[in-house]
Amino acid sequence: MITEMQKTKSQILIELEEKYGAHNYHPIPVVLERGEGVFVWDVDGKKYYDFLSAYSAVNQGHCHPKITKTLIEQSQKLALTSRAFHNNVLGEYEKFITGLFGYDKVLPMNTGAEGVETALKLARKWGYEKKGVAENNAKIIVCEGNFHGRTISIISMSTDSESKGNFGPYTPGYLTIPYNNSVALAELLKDKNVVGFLVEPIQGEAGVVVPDEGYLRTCFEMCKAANVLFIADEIQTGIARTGKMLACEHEDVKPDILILGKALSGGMYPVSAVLANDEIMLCIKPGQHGSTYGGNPVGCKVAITALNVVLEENLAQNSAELGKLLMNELKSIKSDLITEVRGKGLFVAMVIKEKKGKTALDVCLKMAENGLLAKPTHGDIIRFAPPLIITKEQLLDCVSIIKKTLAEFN
Ligand code: IF1
Repeated sequence: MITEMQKTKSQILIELEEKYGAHNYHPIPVVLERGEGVFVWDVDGKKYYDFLSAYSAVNQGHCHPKITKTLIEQSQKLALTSRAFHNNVLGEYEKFITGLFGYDKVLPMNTGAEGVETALKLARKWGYEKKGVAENNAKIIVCEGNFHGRTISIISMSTDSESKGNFGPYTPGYLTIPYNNSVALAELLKDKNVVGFLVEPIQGEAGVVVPDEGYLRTCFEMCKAANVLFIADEIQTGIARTGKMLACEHEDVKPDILILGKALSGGMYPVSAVLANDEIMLCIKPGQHGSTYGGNPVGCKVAITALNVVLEENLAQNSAELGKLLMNELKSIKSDLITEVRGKGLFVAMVIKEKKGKTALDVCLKMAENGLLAKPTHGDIIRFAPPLIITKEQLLDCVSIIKKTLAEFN
């Protein structure tokens, strides 16, 4: 946060970005230089609780010593071979991650958007080669309010004009239905050209929108009956964020195609993965898909360690327990600024009512001053997603910062 005394240091760095960087973001004016566990420090030495966790990429906490060690060791040994050759880490990683999530195969990529693109390509190929859809006719059903990344094919299925506007022409082949509406899904599943249903188990960017209980299960069963692939984007909800390793586990759903990213590497390195069984995954043959960095030894080793940290430190359980505590504490706050608190595990949103022109952004700026970083979305929603290694004591400390901040608006 920019304090009067040391305004210049932060200001100079912000101005550098402003002058030389593309203007595709509007960050909160905090310049961070160090992180450890649940904390980050800015260039002026001010300490904050991180309640965003890099959009859930840092579930294991900042600079986790085991993950950092793995990154250093593997990068000193072998960093990148491309997939033109084998490397001695890829197979070990593939065995580990498929065993952990219960799939025959994994296809390694780097960013979340690439993982989603891979899943879309895989679903289309399966549609043509297994389901028997006529060439170029495959359709994929998506939900209103979705966020799956920034590529042209992905924004083509977005319903957000900001993500999409003036980036056309768009990729065809998508059908859009309202989120949390299985009746609308049933209607579109009658179309024999539909090959997949792509869904976030909880919509992140939309503002932590939690669907009704049973929604995912119902959709999954309907997809099964219609011979349509259920594709879960667990890039943000996965890896223990919602209180289970995968958010789909809350409803005993095992997606046909599972997409992971973000916390798969604990925020250390871009690693994403698409998991599926042979019947689907083997539709893609050599030469038909890939990536220079996908499956590189550093990413693979980092991901093994990052997943092991989640298991060893019982982060899913901690997320479930402390998530309940956080929700209860937030719900008990008496402030006419709060209109709703919702979420699952340590994936929580607080909806803020505009009061005397003060918005969720003003609340976030005040919270930053008080030592807690969160980011507003859609103008009126504040997302709370601390690293999952947070302790009860730290969480209660954060609750008092949130309470204090809201009181300042009364
Ligand atoms: C940004 C939002 C969060 C995702 C899901 C795929 C991706 C994401 C469910 C793509 C990425 C990000 C990207 C980040 C902001 C952030 C975000 F507000 F934009 F929507 F988290 F809520 N599927 N989410 O949430 O993954 O290619 O970025 O690795 O700055 O755009 P990616």
